Amino acid sequence: MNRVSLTRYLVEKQREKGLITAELRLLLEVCARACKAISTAVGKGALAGVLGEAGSANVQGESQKKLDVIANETLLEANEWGGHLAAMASEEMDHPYPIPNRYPKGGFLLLFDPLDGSSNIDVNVSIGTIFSVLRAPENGEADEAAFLQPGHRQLAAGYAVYGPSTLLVLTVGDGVACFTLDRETGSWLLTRDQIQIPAQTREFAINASNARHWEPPVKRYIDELLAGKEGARAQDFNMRWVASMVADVHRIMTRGGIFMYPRDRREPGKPGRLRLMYEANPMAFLVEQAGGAATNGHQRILDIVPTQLHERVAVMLGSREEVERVSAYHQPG
Ligand code: AFP
Repeated sequence: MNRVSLTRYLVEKQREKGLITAELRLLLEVCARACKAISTAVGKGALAGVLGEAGSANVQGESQKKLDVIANETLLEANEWGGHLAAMASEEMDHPYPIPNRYPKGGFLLLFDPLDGSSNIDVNVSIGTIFSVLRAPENGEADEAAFLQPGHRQLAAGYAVYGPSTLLVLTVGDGVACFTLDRETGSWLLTRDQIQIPAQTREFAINASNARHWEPPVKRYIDELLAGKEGARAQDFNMRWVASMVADVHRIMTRGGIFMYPRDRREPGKPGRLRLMYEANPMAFLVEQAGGAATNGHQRILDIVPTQLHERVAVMLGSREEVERVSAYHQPG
């Protein structure tokens, strides 16, 4: 069976529906090629000397793994020359990366978490890359302010999962498609299209070791799930926690579920652990395009107006009925 390639999928989105421009198609193909290169580096692991600490820290003050730095450099080098971007922003860089003057600038902004799940690298658990595309301001400005757009303005979003197989899950606003990397030919081949997340689920994902720090609505919601048949929900639930957001979200894309990283009292000044611009927003766009929902407990994640590039946010996303329930528990009264 001749599977549809990523290139054909994007050409058809451009030609049939005018959904994307040739420039955006080029950007997405370049990102996909960079993810292929990252997948190769991840796959070599210890054999390529890419495991372990880089000996540096990122803007979040977190120690960087060698692969964090490699993945970040791979995305920068792949995208800086193409003429489709005004600038890039990354979890691994304090400030936006302007396109060097030796290259033409384009109409898009690219944001990414180059390697999500770093704490899983050295223990060979699935990790991934998350990316988001925004339109650059008409005036060509590409400073931090240019990036501070609410998530509903995204033109495209996607993630790659470096797992038993390497997958690319992508939306350009017309549903969610999944491509599997054929390592023999180097092609991304369409293996699922118009993905739909089941509205109901019996599976939840949260780091339960933080339970004593949760706010009451989250505590109530999780306690009800743990009470199972004997409790208010009158049914049993299952729990999964990979600690790589891309892997947990992909499971939800595949069979439903709810993923939660709520704010907690460990750092009351922080609205959450995950980053809005290049983790929560792209995942929220994908989840909504697949019929799910994504909230910070109080509002739709895609409606949050960012105030800083690396701001954090509480995240509850996945099967719509569960996200709506936990949101309802956050409402006063
Ligand atoms: P790392 O990239 O530092 O491993 O963090 C991964 C992550 O941002 C997200 O992918 C996980 O869902 C979450 O953090 C795991 O956090 P905990 O380690 O606190 O469970």
